[in-house]
Formats: sequence, C-alpha cells, structure tokens
Amino acid sequence: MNRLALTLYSTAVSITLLLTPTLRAESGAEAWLRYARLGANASRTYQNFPASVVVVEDTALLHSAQEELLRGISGMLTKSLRIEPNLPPDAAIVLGTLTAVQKLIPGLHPPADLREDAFWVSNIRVHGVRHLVITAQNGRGVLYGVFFLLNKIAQYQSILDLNELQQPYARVRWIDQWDNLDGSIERGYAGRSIFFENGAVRADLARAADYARLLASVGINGCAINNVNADPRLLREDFLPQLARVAQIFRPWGVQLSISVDLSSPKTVGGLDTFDPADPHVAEWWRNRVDQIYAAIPDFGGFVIKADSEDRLGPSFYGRTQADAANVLARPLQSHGGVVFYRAFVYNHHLDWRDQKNDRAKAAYDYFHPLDGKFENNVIIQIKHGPIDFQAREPVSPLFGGLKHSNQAIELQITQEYTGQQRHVCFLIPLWKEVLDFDLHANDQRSPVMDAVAGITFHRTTGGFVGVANVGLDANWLAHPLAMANLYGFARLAWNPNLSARSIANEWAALTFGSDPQAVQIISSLLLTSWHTYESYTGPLGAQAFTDILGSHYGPGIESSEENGWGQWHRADHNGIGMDRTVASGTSFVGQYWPQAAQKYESLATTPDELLLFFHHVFYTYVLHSGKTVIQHIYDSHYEGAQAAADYVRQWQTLRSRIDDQRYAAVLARLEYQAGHAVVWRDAICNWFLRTSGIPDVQGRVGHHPGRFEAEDMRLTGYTPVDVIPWENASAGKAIECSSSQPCTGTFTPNLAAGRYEIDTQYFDLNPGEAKFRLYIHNESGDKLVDEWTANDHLPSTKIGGDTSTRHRAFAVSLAPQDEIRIEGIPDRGDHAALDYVEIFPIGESSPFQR
Ligand code: GCW
Repeated sequence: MNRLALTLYSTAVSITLLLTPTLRAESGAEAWLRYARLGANASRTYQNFPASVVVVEDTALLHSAQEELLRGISGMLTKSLRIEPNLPPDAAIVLGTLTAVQKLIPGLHPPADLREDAFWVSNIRVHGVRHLVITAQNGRGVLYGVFFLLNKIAQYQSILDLNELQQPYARVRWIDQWDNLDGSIERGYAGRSIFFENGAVRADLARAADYARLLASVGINGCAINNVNADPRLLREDFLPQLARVAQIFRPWGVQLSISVDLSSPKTVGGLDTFDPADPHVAEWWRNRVDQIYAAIPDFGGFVIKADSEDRLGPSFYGRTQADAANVLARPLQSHGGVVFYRAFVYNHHLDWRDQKNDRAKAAYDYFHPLDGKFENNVIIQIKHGPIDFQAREPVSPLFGGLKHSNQAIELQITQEYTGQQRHVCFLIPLWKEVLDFDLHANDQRSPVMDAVAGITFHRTTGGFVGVANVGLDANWLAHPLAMANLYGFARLAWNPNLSARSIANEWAALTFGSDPQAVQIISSLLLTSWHTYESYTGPLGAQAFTDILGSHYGPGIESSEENGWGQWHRADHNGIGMDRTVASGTSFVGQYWPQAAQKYESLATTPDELLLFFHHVFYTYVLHSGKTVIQHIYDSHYEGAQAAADYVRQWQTLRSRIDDQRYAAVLARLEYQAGHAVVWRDAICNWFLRTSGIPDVQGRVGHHPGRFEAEDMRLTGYTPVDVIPWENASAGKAIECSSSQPCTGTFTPNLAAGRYEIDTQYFDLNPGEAKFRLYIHNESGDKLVDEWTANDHLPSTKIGGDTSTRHRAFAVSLAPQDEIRIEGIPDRGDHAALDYVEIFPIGESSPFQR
C-alpha cells in the first residue's frame, strides 16, 4: 500500500470508528446503564454541553448524583466535567434540592409543585448564561433527574430546550427479592443471592451496590431483600449489624431497605410462648425489635408479611384476623415512618377439589374485603395482579376494587416463574399494562387499577407498585439477556403507568443494545409479541398455564393442577373445559367485581375469548367470538405459538454484527432452546386434548408428525425404552435411556431422497451429569461423524419429561437414500443420555423450524 493509500485507508478506518459505536463484547452487567461512547454525529449534538457541574449540597445522594453525571458524560461524550463550588461564568450543570438551588439562583420556580421524588430538569438563563438545572424536592429526586438526563443522551435525544418536570405516579415503587439466607433464591433463575450466603449477609456486597444503583436509575425507592417465606433469623439481634451493612450500601442510591418477617418470630426468635398478635407481650416484643432496628438503620423501610398462606403461620392460629396481625407490626413502625406490606396472598391450599363451589380465586377478597378500614394507616395491602398466582393470563384481582379505606399496592412478578423462567423470552409489560388499565368501575366511575393502587381512586395517602425481581449473581442479573426488559419496564410503569409498552420496549432496547434503528425495531417487536407467543403455546383462553403445578412450574403438566387442593383447576374432561365462576351457576367469584365488570364476566356472550375458560365451563365445540371452536383454538394457537417462537430465531439472526457478538450469541442460544421447548409444549397440549376430547384437528396436524422417527422404534444397542409420565410429555409417550456406563446407540434408515437436510434430535438434558451425544451417518464408505454435543444445560429437573426435553439441530446434512443414521449417547452420572425422537426436514421445505 503506498503512502496516500495508507493515509486514506487509516482515515476511513477512524471515520468508521467514530461513526459506529464500538461493538465490544458485553456481559450485560451494565444493563441499561452502559454509557457507551456515542458516535461522532451524536457528539456534535452535544458539543455545547456544559463543561462543569455545581453541586449545592453535601449529602450522600447528591454525591451519587454528581459521580453518576461525571461517569455518564465521560463514558458517552468522553468529557471530564469540572467541579465548581459556585456558578462559573460559562454554562454549568447545577445539582441540588430546590431550596438549596434557590439560594444560588434566587427566583427559580418550577412550573408546578414538586412532590416527593419528583424532579425538574431545565435550562435556566442566569446573567445571560444558560445553565442546566437539575432540582427536586429531595435528594432522591435530584439523583433521578441526573439519570433522566443521561438516559436522554444515551438515546441521542436533544437536551437543548429541556424543560421537563416529572412526578412519580405513586409513592411506593419497590422491589421484593425472594432470597434465602443460605444464598439460594426462591423462584430465582439467575444464580445465587447477591445479598446472602451461608446463613449471613455476604462479605462482598459489590453486586448489591450495583443493584441499588440500577434500581435508583429507574426510580425504585425500596427493596425487601429476603424471601417472603421468611427466615426468622433475620430478626435476631446479632443479625442487625449485617442488615445495617446492606442499608448502608443502599442509602447513597435512595433505596430503602426492608425485610420480610415471619409472624411467629416473637416465639421462634423472641423466646415468648406465643405469637398471638393480641397478646401485649407480643406487641411489646415487636415494639422493642422495631426500635432496635431504627437505632441501627434510621431510614429502614418496614416489613413485608406473608401469613396464613402456603404453610406459613398466621393470625388464624389464634383466631385473630389479618388486620390484627398487620396492626401489631404497623403500630411500632408508625412513629419511625415505616410501613407494613401485608400480602393478600392468603388462601387455603387444601381445598376440596370435588366441591364445585370451592374457588381459590375468591380467597384474597374473602379475607380482606371484610377488614377494609381496620388497618392502620401505614399498612399497605400487597395484592398479586390476578386472583390466582402470576399466571400468563388471569383477570384482574377484584380486591383492587374492594379496598376503599385501606392502602394497596400491586404485586407484579418480574422473575418469570410461570412465564418461561428466563429461558423463554416473555416481555410482561403488555400484560401488566392490561392489568393497570383495567377499569374496575368502582363507585360506578372510571377507576383503572393504576389509580386504585396509587391511592387516587379512594383518596389514600400511599400505595403503589411492588415487583418481585429475584436477580442473582449471574453477570447479566436475570440470566436471559432480554429478561432485564421486565425489570426496566416494571420500574418505568411504577413511575408512569401511562407509558406505552412500545415506548418502554424501544427505550430499553436502545439503552441496552445501542441505538441502531434496525436493531431497536427488531428487538422491540420481538419483545412486544413475546407474551402472546408464550401464552399461545402454553395454554390459552384463560385456562391458566397448563404447567406442572406440583413441581417446577416450568414444563407442561396438564393434569397436575387437578384432583388436589392447590386450586389451580381447569376442570378439563372428555366433554369440556373451564371453571364456572359465575354467580348464577358457579363459584360466585364474579360477584366480587363491581357491577359493570361482573356483568361482563357473568355472561358467556360478553366474556372476552382470552378469559373464557377462567370464568366458564364450556364444551370443546363451543364457538368463540373468533368463530373457532374451543378445541380448534387450542390446536391452532399452539401451532401458531410454536411457529412464532421458531421465527424469533430467524429475526434475531438478522441482528448479527448490529449488536455485540457476546450478547448476540447468548440470546440466540436461548431463542433456539425456546423454539425447541415450544414444540414440546405444543405437542404435549395438543396430543392430550386430542386424546381427551376425541375431536381431531381440522388441519390434520395434531398426532401426525411427518419426518419424525421415534427413538423407541430405532435399532437399539444398550438403550432401553421407557414410559414417560405423564405420557404427553414425550412423543408417543416413550423415550429411550442408556442405563449402562457404556455408550448406547440408536440406529435407523430414514430412506430419503438424496439431498441436504436439517436433523433435529429431541433429547432429555438431566441434572446432574453432562451426557454426550454423537450423530453419525453410516454407508458403504464407512462412518461419518456429522455432529456432537453435550447435554450441559441446567434445566429444572432430574427426570425425563417436559422440563428436560430439549433439542439439538444439525444443519445442512447431506443424506443419500441408503444412509443409516446412528445416534450415540454417552451417559454421565444421573444423565442417561435419553432420547425422544429425531426429525428430519429437507432444507428449504416447511418444518417446525423453518429457516
Ligand atoms: O407463586 C407462588 C410461588 C411460591 C411463592 C408464593 C408467594 C414465595 O410458587 O414460591 O413463595 O407464590 O408469592 O408467596
């Protein structure tokens, strides 16, 4: 290369580098706070950005605000802001609470009164110089204002004429973590606890500090750090200094620490012979404990309580009410400004399933509505969004309309317990939006759930939003890189529930993956359809997820919800399906809604299709509003859902080199897995309903699997056929397993025309152990190894079944008519290299995995 060419070349390279944000490998640890360097165009947009910052107060929160600003600006604009003690002659960013800033800039007034945690970010001219003022009623608001500004810059938005005042919709914007003291997390899918290990608070709280910063960046102001199935040891005196350490980590980010407590603590920890909330010694014990906590943690948030639920002890033990229990904790907290989050998740899980009038959905309202008005002012009733339990589809809990004189908060589940456990993508914001927008028609007036929980509908002083997050030590917090959109979105809705799901998805995608418009568009549209997709292959029409209720809550388990006391019944039999919850003939659950909503659900004609089976029992031949029969809808939706999941793989593949390779590959692997597991779900549900109803699929797909070769029909060496229970979780109800310590093989001759094929092997990946598989083609020229893989995923079971069934794809394999295919399974510890079937599709032809 000559000199000129070299110069031109290097200029071109540097221009490209300036224009294209760097695609460095990213673990996801920074989530939406990447502060990636902006390209040259964007830097120009901010070329007049102030060169200094003036911080008018010396508090921990303001210090965080200043540091964050320096960090963000240096990352994105590669500028180091000067720190000035006073207003400099050139443009500056001014940070401080309103009263403090007014001392510096007299006459400064926001366009409206600033509520707690609100902020105002505005360009203000002082002596002819434009300064950017970030102010608030409190330090937390200033911090939020800084994050707001940085987010705008990260999205390349102009800040030139900024004059933005934002008020939070509700006071309570909390996260619950279900962490246990041993470091495990109940329904946590992203590694061990960031707070606890070996029965104590972790020595290294660096991740907890990062978490507090992440939460603050989206306006979260409180966090309960331990499982609601609470370990009483947290209330031991010697534990208090450990809690104080966490509070200290949270404080600079404005996140209040709180803990879940067990109602029996006065007895288990306190040594009393009772925990009866009406006993004065019990009340005194709580008072002393609360005072001690506040002496160590003056900004302590309060307690979360789960009582009389799923084997937790509660006030019913002494014939007392939930209000008695809530109040005995609330009274001592009151003088310190603390609150009690009392969970409305109180129900009997030993219901008699034979009694058609029994209904778990009624429990929360039945317990709490009669107590309305009996709770202290600092009690907040924490209500799950639906009357059952975080299902992919449920109606709104009628209790939101049933508490006029009590504070309430909505509990939403960010951790995807029933929605794919962060192995499937399921963006929950559209679901939550439907819930929050739902009109309760309380007092016959417009009253969306968001207003009820924010305290607007019934004129309450507090209330709001609680999200169960369960982040863990996994570098990217929630395991699936796309799952963080749910944490982000939860917080955005808690701040402003009127935001649209689309704007939240766009924002999150741009902040997390960079602002390439095509990448944002693809990620956002994938997110926005993902809940519907998940719902359609796991159990539509409001029958709730047909998942394994008695086990993992993950894979299919259609009959697991029936004939037991847990009350998640769908009551499917040979003729029909659904729970009759009407007042006229069913459990009367419908009667818990205000009249307008009740009328809608009472009648089959006005119940929306997507909730039909929640409210009514119908024949499979019942015709939906859509014009389809129930049974055909079940078949069609499962095929459509599985196809949509397969399409996600293709959509994602268009992002190669538009986002960094590390996260590109991590998401792709999960989407591939999801597409395979969606087929497991589809087949389990469709086959079960075909056998149960006896009504065929009008499109002829169910029960027919062209290109599928059952493992049990192969020529087996070492492998033995086994029945899979429940039968619908394996193709034809059977699998093969290798119980010897030697490799086993299954061989078959597919007899296909010469060509190139995709070979999908459906196998079971069991814990513990990492079985290996090898795929060979054998013909007269000998053996050819075409693929090999290791079953090293961590799926939630040690058994062959719907939780562990997974798929490996071999692409573009050339086959000739007489070729034999041989799969070799090499077992390892508990993993018996079990196989279900092999499916072979000509490349380019329609397959469940079109490419
Ligand atoms: O959804 C159920 C979960 C339990 C959980 C419970 C609750 C913490 O399966 O794991 O326990 O809800 O919300 O209390």
